[in-house]
Amino acid sequence: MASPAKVDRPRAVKKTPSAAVPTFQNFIAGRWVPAASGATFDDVNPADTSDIVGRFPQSGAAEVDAAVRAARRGFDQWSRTPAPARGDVLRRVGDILVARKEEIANLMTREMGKPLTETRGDVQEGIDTAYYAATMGRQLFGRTVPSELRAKWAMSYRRPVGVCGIITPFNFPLAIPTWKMFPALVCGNACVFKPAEDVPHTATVFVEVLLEAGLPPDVVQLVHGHGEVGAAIVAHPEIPLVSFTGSTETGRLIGEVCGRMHKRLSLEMGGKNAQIVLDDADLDLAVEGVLWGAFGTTGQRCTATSRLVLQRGIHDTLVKRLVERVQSLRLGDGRRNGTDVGPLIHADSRSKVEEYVEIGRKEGARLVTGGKRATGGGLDKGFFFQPTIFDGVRPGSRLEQEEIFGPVLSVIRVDTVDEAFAVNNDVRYGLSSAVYTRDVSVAFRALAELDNGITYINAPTIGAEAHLPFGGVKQTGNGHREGGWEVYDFYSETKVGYVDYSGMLQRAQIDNYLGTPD
Ligand code: UN1
Repeated sequence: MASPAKVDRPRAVKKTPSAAVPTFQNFIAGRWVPAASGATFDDVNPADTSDIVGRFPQSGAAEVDAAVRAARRGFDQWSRTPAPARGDVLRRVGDILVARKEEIANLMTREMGKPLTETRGDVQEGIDTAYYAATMGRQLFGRTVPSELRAKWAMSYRRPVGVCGIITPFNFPLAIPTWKMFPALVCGNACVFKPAEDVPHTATVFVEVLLEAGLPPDVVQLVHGHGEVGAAIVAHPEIPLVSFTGSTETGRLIGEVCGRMHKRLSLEMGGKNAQIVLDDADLDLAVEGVLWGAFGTTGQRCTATSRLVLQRGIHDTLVKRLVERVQSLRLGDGRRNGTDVGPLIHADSRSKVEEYVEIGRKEGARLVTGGKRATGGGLDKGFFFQPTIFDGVRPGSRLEQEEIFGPVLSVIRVDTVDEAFAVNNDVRYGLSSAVYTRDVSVAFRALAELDNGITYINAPTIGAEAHLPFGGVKQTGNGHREGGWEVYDFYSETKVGYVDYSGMLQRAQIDNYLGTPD
């Protein structure tokens, strides 16, 4: 795959002279095309709803069908391309992302709101994933093991799966698609990619980058739209593998369909992650950790800290210090220097946050800061919400149990380490947890006893690194991991080969090295 693909890249965007808002397209069968119906939806800047980023095709089952047909052709070609050559394309993708990092971070902040520092990090996570994937092209190991028979070889190796359905959320518009698509591609699969309708611009640029790096055009298909597109992907008989990141509710529906159709499915879903701070902790560190974990990305991460479990001895001091710091967080347009917290993604997510503030009040939790829409200084133009903390939250209450996906932190007071661990584990989710302590024994107990896919010691619940497995237990996932080495198992099928060069029939389990008994 030495030469860049010959595709007309700039036509991802079609300039319509009559309107200032650019119109973008799907990428299907090697061409940038509108939806069959011509319908579009708007991509709106959540920090200023008068700013329309672009119009994107409102697609459905027909576009998915066309995409799958093309992807089948792409799969035939790409699956026969040597894996190291596939890895080389990914290395070039990494290089282009490095060169375009600032541009992509800017457009990402404009369409989904998180501050530039964070969108730069999002692109960096894609870069890290690309370079890791590039080296995996030379490391898709199988095993050669001794056969129980003479003059016979036994080995396992990997084959690609086919056309992969990739359905991604708004909160990591570049990183999460790269987590899924880079390993899928290195393993030799083709992808039909449906990004969240809130972040179609980043997705479009991402596909442009893949093509610029030399990915054969049929290997990737981009289909914009809402739930109908995702549903059509999940139910398509020629898509044997689906990877989804999003809500537990949607994941369940996807799981039902994939179960009936015997599809391979990876789910990354909700979280209700806790930071535990024990009496012996470094409190400065703990305050910094929870500020970043709870209010970074406006609380819209699966890994966000939404519960703060405090041991009695430090409870009052920590809450006081935290509230002071939270009140000085600067809300605003993420592209402005000095912004700490951006808006929520859309009106519905802000209504959901408001609903949970109400639930918290009714459940008798004490609102210590925030709780309202943020207004003034231009904030009325977007979906801003004050960073919010409830204290005295009761374990088992809805506020404590349910995922909010917004800047709302619930503080729970406990007496002992055992109690803290029990609170951490007593939710239906299990993505990440954090424990702040100076006691090495407690730290190792936490690693062993907390029911999460990831546990941090003296670091916040967010910030997983691209080269380690990422995922959660219980209703956060379905047993798979993204990132690191494990994800390559998901995107490849293990096959076993036996080569018998003895020239005679050798019967396994019968004519073995012990000799035939009779
Ligand atoms: C997510 O919120 O779905 O660990 C992913 C983190 C990031 C990824 C979050 N690296 O917070």
